[in-house]
Amino acid sequence: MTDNSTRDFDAIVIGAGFSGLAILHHLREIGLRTLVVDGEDGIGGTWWVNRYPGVRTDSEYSYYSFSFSKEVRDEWTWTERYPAGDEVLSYLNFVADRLDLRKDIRLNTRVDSAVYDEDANTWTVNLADGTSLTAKYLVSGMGVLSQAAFPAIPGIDTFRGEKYHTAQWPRTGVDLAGKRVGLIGLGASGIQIVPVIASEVDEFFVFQRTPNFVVETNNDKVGEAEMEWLRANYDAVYEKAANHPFGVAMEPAEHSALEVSEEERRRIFESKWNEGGFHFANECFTDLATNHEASELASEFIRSKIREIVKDPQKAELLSPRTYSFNGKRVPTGHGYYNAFNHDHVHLIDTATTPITRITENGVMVGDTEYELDVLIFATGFDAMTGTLTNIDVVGRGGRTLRDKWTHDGLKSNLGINAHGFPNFFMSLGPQTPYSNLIVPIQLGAQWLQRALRWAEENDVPYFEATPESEDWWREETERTGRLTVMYSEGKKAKAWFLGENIPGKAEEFQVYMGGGQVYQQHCRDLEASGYAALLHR
Ligand code: N01
Repeated sequence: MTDNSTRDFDAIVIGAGFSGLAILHHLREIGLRTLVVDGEDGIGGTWWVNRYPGVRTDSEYSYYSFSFSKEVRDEWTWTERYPAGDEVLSYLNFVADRLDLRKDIRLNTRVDSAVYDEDANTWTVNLADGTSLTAKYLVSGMGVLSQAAFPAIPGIDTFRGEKYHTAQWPRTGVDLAGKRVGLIGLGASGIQIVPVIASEVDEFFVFQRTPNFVVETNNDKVGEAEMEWLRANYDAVYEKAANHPFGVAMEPAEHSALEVSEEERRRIFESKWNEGGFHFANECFTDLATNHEASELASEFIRSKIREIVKDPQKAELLSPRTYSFNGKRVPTGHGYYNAFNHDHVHLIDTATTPITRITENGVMVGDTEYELDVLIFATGFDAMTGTLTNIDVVGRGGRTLRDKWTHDGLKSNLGINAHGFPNFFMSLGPQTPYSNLIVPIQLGAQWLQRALRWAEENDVPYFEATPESEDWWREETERTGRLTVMYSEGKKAKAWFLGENIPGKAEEFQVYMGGGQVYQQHCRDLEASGYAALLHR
């Protein structure tokens, strides 16, 4: 066993969300002295900061939780099929308490930089308060969608009213009653906030650049009988999710949308629409994410639903995506989204035809029309996958930062876990990891890391580091599989975060692996079975 006693810790993990908690638990189990640091003043990561009205999971409770702790499984009770943000936060705090994790978590501890010292084979983590900590292993659990992005709209700083980003929502809440509220951004965050705000305010101006295909959820309460069933079947449910391309505990579809009759297709679309949420995206047909013709059939079905729900035909048409097809963007789930547009005080402003020209002191200017507002909300997303890792200085071999590497060499990693030039640096949900219900890759990743580091410690391996060949292979796989999906299309492209297209100046490359979560896990198992051959070690 390696002697790590000269360093403050064996492992430092940045981030106290789902990833940080799972990793802490698993590294502690193998005897590694592990510390989790987080800049926020509470546990929960993404769920700690995303407090906007309407925030909730879009995966169902049964597979949006860890399966590794029997105590947590037996003692925790979910109350909603799609748990609200507060409930997920309570769950994470429950996990932290039940597994006694808090004593190894330091909150209010922001990391400025992390620097690898080649001679000492040590990571020094420099903190915002001027102090530093050392460890052999550095693990990022900073999340994939954590670096909030404001749009580059002229005049954005001149607005004199209240201004909020959904991912930086004040913990005390915001009193919106009686106010004129504007919203820019209609991805999953904007779509969740719309119906809640619509019910609270007098005048609501929704500025829409690109409509989305929203699958309504039919949320419901979870009863004690359902929890009892889940407790008895946790492993099977988790296994199902782990074997599903998108990490959901659902049956894979069996047929192409193109091989059934129109009548049968409509019947299947209708029945899965009624089940709600990701059942529609995942259980209807095999090819809604990979075949443009099939995806267009689903698109037309959803457009027909929009026309059914939204009474004003003009609004219904505006809400219907035409520039890309279903699954072309990450599918958002709705909780009365389309219905919210039936209120007269909810105004849908098309900024695709007439763009926002600037933000003024008083509100938002669309063409020559100024919309006066008291509050302006940005649900404009994130510098996804890489944003948090490039926002701080992660300095590897030869003084090179991850930012520099990815900017100049393109996005490169081995399975999103390691990067060449950064020995003993590991990422939970690094770029090029699966596009999925993230609880699955988080848990399986923590368990993979536990086995890898136990092996390294037992075999006196000083460090793991991705080989350049493994990075080239994984970049190619990520691009190849991404291009097989309807997310990638030269003609009809949905500009979105998974291709880095939402951030000005970011290269267009797949930020996530689209080849299926179960395929990805097999690659991780193969790497382990090979004695970690694709990771350099002395
Ligand atoms: O961000 P987004 P998000 N002018 O990037 C618009 C996860 N998530 O926070 O499409 C005008 O999807 C932009 O418009 P357009 C989930 O993985 C999960 O909503 O570029 N508009 C778009 O409408 C999700 O995919 C949950 O034309 C501008 C919006 O801002 C990911 O987080 C809940 C603009 C950004 O959408 C990100 O979702 C919430 C501009 N200059 C989020 N710039 C769950 O349910 C941007 N926009 C668990």
